[in-house]
Amino acid sequence: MDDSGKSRSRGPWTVAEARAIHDLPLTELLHRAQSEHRRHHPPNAVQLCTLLSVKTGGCPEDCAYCPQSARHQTGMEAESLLPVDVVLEKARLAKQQGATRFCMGAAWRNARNGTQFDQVLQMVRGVRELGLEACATLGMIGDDQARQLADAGLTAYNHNLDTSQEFYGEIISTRSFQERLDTIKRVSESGISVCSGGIIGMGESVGDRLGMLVTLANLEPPPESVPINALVPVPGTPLAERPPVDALELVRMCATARMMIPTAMVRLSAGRTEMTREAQLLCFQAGANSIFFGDKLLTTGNPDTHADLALMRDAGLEPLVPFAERPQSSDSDTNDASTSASSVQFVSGADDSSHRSHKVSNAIVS
Ligand code: SAM
Ligand code: DTB
Ligand code: SF4
Repeated sequence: MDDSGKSRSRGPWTVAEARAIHDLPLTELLHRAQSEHRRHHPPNAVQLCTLLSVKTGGCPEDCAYCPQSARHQTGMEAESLLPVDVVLEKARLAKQQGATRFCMGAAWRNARNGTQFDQVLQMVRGVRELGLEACATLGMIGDDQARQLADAGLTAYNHNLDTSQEFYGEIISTRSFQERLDTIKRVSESGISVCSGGIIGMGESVGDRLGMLVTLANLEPPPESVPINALVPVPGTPLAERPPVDALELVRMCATARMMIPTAMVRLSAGRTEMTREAQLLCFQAGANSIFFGDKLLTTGNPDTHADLALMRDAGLEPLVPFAERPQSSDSDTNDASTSASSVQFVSGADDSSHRSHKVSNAIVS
């Protein structure tokens, strides 16, 4: 681990190094993670991403955590792909509420070429035309599909490793960890940002959690965003009876991800409905700087937008501006806020901020 205050430039991360960070006394871990956070990100800005399931249920994969697998009896009906105009209306609403990234999820093992993929490309173009970052998570994709998504303007592709290579087979039997890495490589080579993280609370060991972070941190380049999900135990899935994740375990995961992948957006993802406001703030203190924003994740609940906006207001946090408007270098300093959004009021970032952030107007908090 590099304690010098500079970005790490040595060889690949090891699980032992990750463990030395993860197991620090919590106040020390929080201190180090927040210090690392401030070297790369504005201290008080949180990215708001809204999720929409554009194709729900009926998935042929057997991911043990997932309510959308056709192999589990969750009572979920398989639906067809949503029409483009319905998706774009949801994206417009998300923007009005203050989101800057819109992420579209499909319950597919892999994206297939044809009308449906063309519709997804239209969704991506439409979301970008609204001035939002566009993210998609469609399962495995090929080189040509990655290129088409890049050409349509896709900002990021979400493809989670979910857990360590060693534990992967306990959770999913219908695809391999290597297939996950192969898709991530294609995405990265197409020029689309990689969003990849995982889930805690599935029965994995701390070593498995850290093994996953080591794989992510050693990717070249490392992911642009790292979602940290707490398992949402859904009745009918094989993991329905897993005990709830202790919030402090999420705090440690966020902090360790922040220390190991300092440039990434660390997204506090599924599981926030079970967390207190204080526990969520500890995750922000640990370096989490992104959340899913909207009353629903893909098929399960998420905190009410008003509650999230109130939390941000009470804590003095501000939404982060879209990727395209952010300086690419963490060292640059451009606080000349000039872009406006329909329901948000832009203000200059804090003095020590390298990114611009905007304040949510009272109108949408009330
Ligand atoms: N089918 C695509 C795939 O698997 O990549 C995209 C959609 S899939 C639902 C996206 C991610 O949602 C999964 O990789 C997993 O991390 C997360 N997820 C699904 N069910 C979850 C649950 N019950 N709790 C927490 N995270 C979950
Ligand atoms: C991610 O890491 N978490 C999101 C998003 N990427 C696609 C999905 C969470 C899904 C939680 C269960 C559900 O709502 O179906
Ligand atoms: Fe399908 Fe994705 Fe759910 Fe796995 S996580 S069952 S691939 S929708």
